[in-house]
Amino acid sequence: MTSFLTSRRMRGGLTGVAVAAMVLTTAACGGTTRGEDEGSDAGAEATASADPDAEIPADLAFAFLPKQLNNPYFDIAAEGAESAVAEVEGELNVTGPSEASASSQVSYINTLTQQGAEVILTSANDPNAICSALDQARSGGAKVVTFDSDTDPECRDLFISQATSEGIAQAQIDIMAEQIGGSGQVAILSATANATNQNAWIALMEEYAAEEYPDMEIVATVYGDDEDEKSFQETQGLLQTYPDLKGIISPTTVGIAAAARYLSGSEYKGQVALTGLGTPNQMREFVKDGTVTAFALWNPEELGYLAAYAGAALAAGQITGEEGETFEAGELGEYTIEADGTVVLGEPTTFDADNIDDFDF
Ligand code: RAM
Repeated sequence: MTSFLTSRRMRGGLTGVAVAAMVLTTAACGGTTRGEDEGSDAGAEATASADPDAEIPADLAFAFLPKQLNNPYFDIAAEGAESAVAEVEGELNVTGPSEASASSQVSYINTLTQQGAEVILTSANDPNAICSALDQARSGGAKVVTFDSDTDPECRDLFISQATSEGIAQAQIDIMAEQIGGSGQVAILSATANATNQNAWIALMEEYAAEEYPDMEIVATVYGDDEDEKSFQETQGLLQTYPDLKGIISPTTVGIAAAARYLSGSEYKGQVALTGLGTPNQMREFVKDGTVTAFALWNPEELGYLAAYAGAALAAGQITGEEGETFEAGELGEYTIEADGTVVLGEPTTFDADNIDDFDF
């Protein structure tokens, strides 16, 4: 499942809020009602039950709100969403902040609500900061699907998870342990301090490392805020502060690319191990030049595609978000909703010199 979407491209590029000018239709919510919305004060009555045969209404107004624009990872995910939205004959509005800060998405959600977005696909910079804005959107009839980085589950209808958090955490620790012989000082270069996804993975990485590799010591976690330059500087800072550092784990595509760039031009190249989550296209040169041996990720395009299909299924009333319901996600096939309204895309892939040229994203 790595190449099915590669030929598709965004119609107009993803370089700014200009894309937001794509016309949104008036909110009508396709005649559906919200399912059992336990704990949500979003306002709608819980009356609908799922109708798996319901038609996806044409012209649904989708919004894609990543943590930040101009992050290659989210640009790829947006391409996947664009493909799915085209398949269900909807309209897609890609919009968002340039910085991945905690509250930066709030005003974008408010605007989307005013414009009548019917399906909001978002990766949250913070588990709580956007909740009341999302509540308002849902009160107006919008379906909210988080993908990549969740909110509090009460603030959305579904979360599309790239893989299990345990699987993502363990893959990174296992790769690092293999490279440093299971022992020594390791630091984490994360994204923003509030990011739901990175914080979940870091907690699980710490737990798993303590159990499986007691001689591996995680000495620090620093935050590059998913900014290239800050991530680069934080890498430099780690190496200066911890002269015995054996490795850096960066569970963010922005962080790992910046750290690789720093290491590749420094005396630490090949001496300090680097792994984490990166896109093959950004990391290829650093695998080829010996800076990085292996790292992991899922296919962001498939993540965006699955999120959009989940939003369409919600808007159609095929699903309400309850555990056990199933829906069809186009070329990806059938998915089942798990506990806490979560849908899991699949397993992360590990990339190294042997397979990196098989991937193009
Ligand atoms: C960055 C973002 C995103 C994360 C990836 C791995 O692009 O922080 O949320 O899932 O890295």
